[in-house]
Formats: sequence, C-alpha cells, structure tokens
Amino acid sequence: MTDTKLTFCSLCESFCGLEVDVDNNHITDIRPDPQHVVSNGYVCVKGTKFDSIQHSPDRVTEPLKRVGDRWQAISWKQALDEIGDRIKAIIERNGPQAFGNFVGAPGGSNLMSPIFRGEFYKGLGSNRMYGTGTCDTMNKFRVNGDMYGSPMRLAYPDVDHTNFMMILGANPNISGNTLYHLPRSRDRFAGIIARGGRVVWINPRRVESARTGEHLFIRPDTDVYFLAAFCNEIFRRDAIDHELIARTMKNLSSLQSTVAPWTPERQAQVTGIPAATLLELVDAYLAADGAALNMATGVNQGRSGTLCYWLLESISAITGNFDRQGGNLIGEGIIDFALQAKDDPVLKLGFHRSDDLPSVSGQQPAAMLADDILGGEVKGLFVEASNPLLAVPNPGNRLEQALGELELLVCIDWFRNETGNLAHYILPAATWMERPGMPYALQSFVGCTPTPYLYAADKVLEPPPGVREEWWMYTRLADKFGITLMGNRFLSGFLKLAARLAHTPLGFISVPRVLISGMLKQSGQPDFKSMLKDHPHGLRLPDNPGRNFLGTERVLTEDALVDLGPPDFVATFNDRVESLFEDELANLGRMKLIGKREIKRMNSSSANSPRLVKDKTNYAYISPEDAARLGVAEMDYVDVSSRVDNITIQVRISDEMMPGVVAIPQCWGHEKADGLPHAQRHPGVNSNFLAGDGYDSVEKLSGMAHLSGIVVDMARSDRIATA
Ligand SMILES: Nc1nc2c(c(=O)[nH]1)N[C@H]1C(S)=C(S)[C@@H](COP(=O)(O)OP(=O)(O)OC[C@H]3O[C@@H](n4cnc5c(=O)[nH]c(N)nc54)[C@H](O)[C@@H]3O)O[C@H]1N2
Ligand SMILES: Nc1nc2c(c(=O)[nH]1)N[C@H]1C(S)=C(S)[C@@H](COP(=O)(O)OP(=O)(O)OC[C@H]3O[C@@H](n4cnc5c(=O)[nH]c(N)nc54)[C@H](O)[C@@H]3O)O[C@H]1N2
Ligand code: SF4
Ligand SMILES: [Mo]
Repeated sequence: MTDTKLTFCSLCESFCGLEVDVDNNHITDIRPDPQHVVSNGYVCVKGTKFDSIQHSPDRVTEPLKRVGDRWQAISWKQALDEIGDRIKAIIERNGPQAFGNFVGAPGGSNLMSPIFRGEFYKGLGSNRMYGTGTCDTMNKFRVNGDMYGSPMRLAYPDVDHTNFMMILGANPNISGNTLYHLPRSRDRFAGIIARGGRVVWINPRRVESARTGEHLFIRPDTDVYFLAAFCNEIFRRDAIDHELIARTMKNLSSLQSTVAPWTPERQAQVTGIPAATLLELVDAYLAADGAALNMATGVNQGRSGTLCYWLLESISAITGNFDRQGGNLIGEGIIDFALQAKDDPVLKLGFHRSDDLPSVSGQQPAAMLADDILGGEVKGLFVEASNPLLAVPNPGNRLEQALGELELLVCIDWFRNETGNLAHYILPAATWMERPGMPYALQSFVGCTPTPYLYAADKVLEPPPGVREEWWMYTRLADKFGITLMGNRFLSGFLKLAARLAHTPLGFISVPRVLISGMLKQSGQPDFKSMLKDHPHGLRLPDNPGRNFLGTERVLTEDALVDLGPPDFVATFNDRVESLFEDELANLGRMKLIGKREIKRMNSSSANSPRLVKDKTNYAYISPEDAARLGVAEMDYVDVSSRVDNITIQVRISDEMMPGVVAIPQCWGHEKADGLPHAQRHPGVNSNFLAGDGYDSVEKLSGMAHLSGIVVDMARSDRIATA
C-alpha cells in the first residue's frame, strides 16, 4: 500500500518541503510539497531523485572493517569495542588531542549529531575538530564574533523587502543558497526587480543566478579592494549615519583610516570593475530605500575572506542599512543560540593548536589536516559525512598519504567514498529520510531567514537493520568511556540507557524526538507531535521588523557596541592587503582558478547516482578570448599548473567566463572509488590538487582554506582528445 509522507529535503540549505510516496518502506515517488509555508512547491532535481541515493545498491548497511584489502561486515558490538579500544590506546600514548574529528557539509544539517559529537569529544578532552566549515564559511563566524560578540550573531539580507541588492561570490539558484534560508531564490530576486529595485551580481562567471538582474565580472580574489574602495567612497561622501554610529558602534576611525588608501581607480587596476561603475553602485546603494549586501562562498574562499566580510558588514552598519527592513538583519530566533554560543568552550574563538591558527566555531583549519597527521599530532580520526580527500586542498594527493598513516580512521557515511577506502572501519549512518529532524539550527533556531518558520518531520523510512544515527554512535562510545553527557548525570544516564536499548525490542523512546520536543517547548513553541499534527507544512513565524539589534543587549560585545574596527582585522589588513595588491598587479596576465557548482551534483555526494550524474562535466571552462590565446579548441586537453601541482583536463569554451579566469567543477576525481562504481566510470580530475595546504596557505584570521582565485598557468597539452 502506498503512503504519502511529508518531509523536507536536507541536501542543501533550501530545505524544500517534499511529498514522498512510500510503498513497503520503498520510495516510489518524490514531489514538491505545494503547501510548504516557504518553499511553496519549489524543489530541484536532487530532491526529487533522492531515491536513487536512498536505495542505491552501493550503500553501506552494516559496519565494515578493512582486513587486508577486503571489507568485512562486522557487528556493531565488535565495531564499537574495537574502535573504543583503539581510541583508548591512542589517547593513552599521545593524549586526547591526538584523536580528532572531521565533519563535512551534511553534518551541518543534522540537528542531533553536533550535540553528541561535541559532548563525546569534550568528554575525552579533545578539541581536535576539523571540518569543511573552513572550506566554506568560517570567516563569517570569525567576523560575527569580533564585531557582534558571538560567532552565531549572523546577519542576512532582507531579500523580500529590499530595493537594492548586491551579491558577491554566490550562485543561489544552483546552490540553494548558504547561511541564510532562501528557497525559490530566483522568484525572490525577481521580486526585487518587480518592485522597481535592482539586483547586482558580482562574479567572475556570468552565473545562472545572474540571469535575474545585472552582472559584473570581477577578477577572483580581489573583492577586498572593491569593498575597501566602496567603503572609502562612502566615507568620502560622508554618507554615514553619525548619530546611530555614536550611539551603537565603536572604532569608526580605525575603519575609516584602514580603507582610506583605496580609491575607485586603484581597485579598478586589479578587479576589472571600472571606477565609474563602482561610483554608480555606491550612488544606487545609498539612494535605495533599504539596500542589502551579501557575499558567500566564492569570496569566503579567497585569501581575504574575513576582511571582506568585515568590510561588507561595516558598509551596511555605517550607512544605516543594518538592522532595518530591506537591509541586513539579525534574526530573532526561537532561542538565543548566539548568547549560548558566546562563551561556549567549543564554539567561541579558541587557540588550541601548537601554532597560532584559530579554531572558529569549533573547527581547526581543514587545510592543516595533512600537516597535522604527517607531523605526528593526529593519530586517530573520525570522518563524519565528508570526503576530505576530494574536498580540501590536496597538492600531490598528500592527504591520501597522510590519512594512510593514521593508526585509526573511521568513516561515518552512507557509502564507502574515496576517503572511506582508506579507513579501518566504516560505520553506516541513517539518511535524513530515516531520522526525525528539523532544518538546521541557523534556520530553525536563529531565524537567519527573511521568512522565519518552524518545520519538523518524522522519519519517512525505516533504516536497514544495520544502520544507525550518529547521535547513537557517539552516545554508545561516550557510555564506553564513562563520559557524562550534557553535564547532567541524570539526563546522561537516561540518554545512554535509551541508546543501549534502541534497536532492541526494549527500545522505549526516540531520543531525537524527545530532544527536539524539549527545545521547541522550552521556547514556547508547539512540541514535536503538535508540529507534525497541526503544522505538517510548517509554521510560519512573524517577519523580522528590524530595529531590534543595534543599541540593545543583543549585541554581545562587552560594551554592547558593534566593533567597526576589530584590532586583529585592522592589523591584518594593514599588514597584508598592500602586499597582496602588489602580487595581484604582478600576476595580472596569468589565469585564476575558481570552482563551479552544478545543479545535479552535491559536492562529491551525488556522483554515484546514475539518475543525477550521467556524464563527466568536470572540464576547464574558459572564455573564448583565452581559448584563442592558448590556441585550444573545445574538448582539447590543457595542462593547468599552480604553485603546488598540476593537472590535465579537457576544455570547454564559454562566454560566461571572465577572460583570465578558469572554472573547474570541484570534488571530482573518482578513479579509485570502487565503493562508488557509477562515479568511478566517469571519474574526472580533482582540481584541489592545485590548491595549497599547510600554514602558509591558510587564512590566519579564520583558518579558511584558499580554494578560489588560485593563480594558475595553462597550456595546450599534447594529450589527444578522445571524447
Ligand atoms: N547543486 C549544488 N548545490 C550546493 C552544493 C553543490 O555542490 N551543488 N554545495 C553546497 C555547499 S557545501 C555550499 S557551501 C553552498 C555554497 O553556495 P554558494 O555560496 O552559492 O556557492 P557557489 O555556488 O560555489 O557560488 C560561489 C560563486 O562565487 C564565484 N566566485 C568564485 N571566486 C570568486 C571571487 O573571488 N569573487 C567573487 N565575487 N565571486 C567568486 C563563483 O563563480 C561562484 O558562482 O552550496 C551548497 N549547495
Ligand atoms: N575547489 C573547491 N573545493 C571545494 C569547494 C569549492 O567551492 N571549490 N567547496 C568546499 C565546500 S563549501 C565543501 S562543504 C566541501 C564539500 O565536501 P564534503 O563536505 O566532504 O561533502 P561531500 O563530498 O559531498 O561528502 C559528503 C559525504 O557525506 C555522506 N553523507 C551525506 N549525508 C550524510 C549524513 O547525514 N550522515 C553521514 N554520516 N554521512 C552523510 C555522503 O555520502 C558523502 O560521502 O568541498 C569543499 N571543496
Ligand atoms: S534545492 Fe534541491 S537539494 Fe536543495 S533542498 Fe531543495 S530539493 Fe533539496
Ligand atoms: Mo560547503
């Protein structure tokens, strides 16, 4: 019999509402939920074809142990006993910091796992946590901490009310957007234009999103000069809200003197954006009744991501566009997560390493992982929901060598991916269809969205009998190590008992449901059951009216003033930006490498779906001008070399590309992925061989990896095109 169940897609931050037809624990159809309170019938192909991943014959459904070059299925008891013993041995010999964790992007949309993972590692005394957060966004959390007093005080653009919006380094129509919730992004940007407003995309590629609005090319990794000149021009015109600033902010003069050397003409030398264009954008930004700014992954992944976000937030703040409708807003979530995160030993800015690199929002730099292992600091690692081998900078594939030297590598995943191939154990995790949940914390709790709402879904499918949720794995291990969870012996005992009995006939409770209910009830919202019964398509919460942040105790700095000139940022700017500019000038004639997200691929994790990824799309996309200069035609091979490594790849020619820029879709390179046989058939090449790792390649303020705007040289290869 077919049942139709409601849930939300957890693959990207759009969290689109879905209707799922299920027959005998098998999905027969996935459709958009037309009544979902925000996504409103919108979905993309990754959501509607998720059954091809959910029911893939290649899924890992029992714990696996590597024995020689074979994989042997073992019981959970054996797996956890052996893993527990190996962790103990590592910690006894090397101390707790030698045992770490690496979490990937899907880890962020799992509400339960971060809580239990955090408790387990805290209990062991290790803050050796890495993740792909330092590949996408940790610069923003660093800025939030320094300017507003908590990493989780995250602003978002009020897309649905703004009259001018400028977006640097994002492609929400394809990505589903990041760090603020915006399903149906195309319609919502179109809405700005329909109101008579403007949408300006600043991007080295004329991206799909830019079909709605205006587009300007910018040379990759030069946004800092553009933003500094933009800010300086605002000072030059004295277009700042002096009264508001005096009352609610501090260190205006350090900001002003920092950007003073940057004129529209000077930035034009490296960005490619003419001075007159910048001036016209400043006019429009200042004239609009509510103007919003946004930057995302493409800028975050440059060498100045933290400085860029500081400047962007500051422009908004000093012009009075911050904390007002139509500008950039700070959400009022159902709980004050930022207040909780402020002094949280895991989430607050920390320096736990032998070098001076920070942990931001609990993560150490992913681009240090190979060094840390090869240098003997890390001996054991859990990799949860990630494929670091393909995701992080990996020159010469040295991360493969490093991971191979670990005494213990455990991958918690749905599949045996490229990283999993190097593991000692693979622990099979439940999919989001197999666990109760809510959209991730920044949406559900922090309200980082122009359309605040709550949504809860129960599991749609029963997991295969050998599959477990991550919270369960960490709780069972915590039990083994005698760790008290949540600092509360009673609660801890209850959780451990629930985990011990779960998956036995005595299983008495769903821990995720109980915890989600508790969080909802504590904040005065309907509990989990009522959410399912009374609000199956979501519960829309009031819009953010603005004027609820500046000058209030929600600013979590010591003096409740927004810091426009955090000393570390000012010092880094003064130290680095001029010399990076010299570098830019010197390299103007060379190519720069950026990434490219595609609608059918979610990082590396849809690569094995025959319904999503049929062919290789891993090409070097370049402009017709560059193709002519290099003497290459469509599908010719080129050698692309960076300071650290080189690859050979086929070319596609596209006038979407800015001259001087090459885009290569990332997270490819599946030639060794025998656990992902479909992906292995059209492997592509890993562009992150070209990205530098190690101390000198890491952005020091936030630990971000340098993954976009990498200087490369290209030449026609003598390899003959075959396909
Ligand atoms: N379909 C699909 N959706 C995804 C993902 C996926 O792999 N596929 N990945 C998910 C993940 S993990 C994330 S973090 C989000 C990211 O979501 P977004 O932040 O929207 O990231 P991208 O789509 O990579 O867009 C980054 C844009 O920056 C541009 N860019 C590159 N360098 C620069 C630069 O120096 N300056 C400027 N101004 N622009 C630059 C690129 O051309 C690109 O269009 O997407 C998520 N959604
Ligand atoms: N050059 C370049 N490199 C980049 C980027 C770029 O823009 N350019 N983007 C970077 C970014 S933003 C990111 S986030 C990384 C992406 O890198 P990762 O975060 O490592 O993402 P994936 O490669 O998709 O690997 C995710 C793995 O998690 C598994 N998985 C999915 N859901 C779950 C779950 O609920 N539980 C468990 N246990 N496993 C699950 C999947 O099967 C898959 O094997 O790549 C980074 N690398
Ligand atoms: S945009 Fe696509 S991948 Fe993202 S949540 Fe919606 S259906 Fe899922
Ligand atoms: Mo990401």
